[in-house]
Amino acid sequence: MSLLEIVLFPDERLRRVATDVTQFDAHLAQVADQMMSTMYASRGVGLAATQVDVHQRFFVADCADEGKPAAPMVFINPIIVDREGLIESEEGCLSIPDINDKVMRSESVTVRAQTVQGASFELTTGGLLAVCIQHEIDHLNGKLFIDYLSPLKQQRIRKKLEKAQRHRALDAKDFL
Ligand code: K2U
Ligand code: ZN
Repeated sequence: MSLLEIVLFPDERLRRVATDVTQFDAHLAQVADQMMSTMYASRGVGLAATQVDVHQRFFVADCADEGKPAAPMVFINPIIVDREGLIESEEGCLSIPDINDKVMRSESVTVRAQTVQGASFELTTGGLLAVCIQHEIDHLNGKLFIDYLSPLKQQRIRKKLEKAQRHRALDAKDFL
């Protein structure tokens, strides 16, 4: 299974707003499958299509606890139709390596979405999956968890990652 390349901050492609999925075909199922493999390989619990430079409204998730059976899920054209409570949790992002910080989210969400076959479903959940769903839908709207942090923190993160990006470029140059 080929793994997909994850777009890294501050790449402008992470800021694009994704468009609705209309073709529920074999290609869609294949991309979702490749995203799932990429998510597992990156030790993530979610991955949005935007993060692999596919600007359509879907994401994959598996928030099953370590040691528990896998619970892979695909959410296509997801919409949060209800939300309850507030919770603060430590977030990370596969597109913003080595940055973690606290973010406030709704504690429980009801999400309406479609399966890769196009069947509609509705799910009400709390816990890590609720946080993940909100984090991934933000990705589809070009939003990143660091957007909720203070301007000062955002500036520090940008400087840190631009430095890392320069080092990646230098390493690549040495390699060639
Ligand atoms: O979308 C992504 O970049 C993957 C995110 C999804 C996520 C972020 C915060 C909270 C829940 C899900 C993560 O990088 S996956 C890594 C991770 C694993 C366990 C808990 C939090 C984050
Ligand atoms: Zn993310």
